[in-house]
Amino acid sequence: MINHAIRFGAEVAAARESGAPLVALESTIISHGLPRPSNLTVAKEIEATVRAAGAVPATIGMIGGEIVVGLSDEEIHHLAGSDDVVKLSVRDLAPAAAARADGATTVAATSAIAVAAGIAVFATGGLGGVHRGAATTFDESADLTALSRLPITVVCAGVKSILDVGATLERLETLGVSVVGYQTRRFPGFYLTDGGFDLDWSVDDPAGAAAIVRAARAQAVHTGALIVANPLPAGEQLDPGLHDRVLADGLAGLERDGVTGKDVTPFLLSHFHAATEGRSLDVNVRIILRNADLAARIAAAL
Ligand code: PSU
Ligand code: MN
Repeated sequence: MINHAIRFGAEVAAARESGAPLVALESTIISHGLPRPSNLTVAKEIEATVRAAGAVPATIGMIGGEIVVGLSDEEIHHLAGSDDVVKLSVRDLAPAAAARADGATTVAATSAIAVAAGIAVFATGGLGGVHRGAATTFDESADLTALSRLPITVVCAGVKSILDVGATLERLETLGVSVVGYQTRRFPGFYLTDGGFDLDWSVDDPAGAAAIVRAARAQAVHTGALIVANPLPAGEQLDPGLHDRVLADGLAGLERDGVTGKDVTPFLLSHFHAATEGRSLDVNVRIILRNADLAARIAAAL
């Protein structure tokens, strides 16, 4: 497959040649999800975690209008530190390319690019989903509709607890996205181990997840994504009482400051990091690293 609009980093290009397992990684968590300067350290740690677990990391983003699969250290450094990095969903990719923009890709855009690049497994923190109040704002992440049509396995800790988790699960059902818990039948709530809802399916190990991917390929019936929902151990979650208080303040802040659209998620995440004095940041990082490790082991099992 030759796609001249996608440039591959050297390590990723070599992995494609040799057939080594690859794990796609998004860049929006680096540019918009985590505060500087720790975002850069974390980006490196995510890649190191994937390597340690036996796969090759492919961090995806846009540099000067070009889609890059396997950003170099310098490119990640740039996306982590520049104020001119645009948050790119799928619909933004072509306009941003024509404008020669530097951009960070969301779950939706990263998944779409990963599939175009032949990468089967993707690790992130938490998916976007249905926002609270979506009945009137219609604010639902394009992550959901993207995953409805993309054959990719996404390892995440459920959806961010800042969202309407129940409504998001309903939409995932409607959109035909497979959801399995990793060693659990409860849907995780990102900062929280338990997001409050049951799941129909679970797997015990990476081989179990790989078996689902192989079955989907063999059947060639279902064309959407598989979400592997990997909860934090209860001892590592954010204190639920603290979580609920900070969330209530954050939601009030949205209203007060008139924050809407694509700024909502970054606003709430940075509110959490400030209001918990970094505790939510530590939890967020743990989530991403655990998901990177699991995604690499699933990719290797495939
Ligand atoms: N999960 C995190 N941090 C993030 C995001 C997810 O832990 O920053 C990002 C992802 O890139 C996701 C995006 O795709 O937020 C969703 O944004 P929106 O709600 O505007 O679609
Ligand atoms: Mn939105």
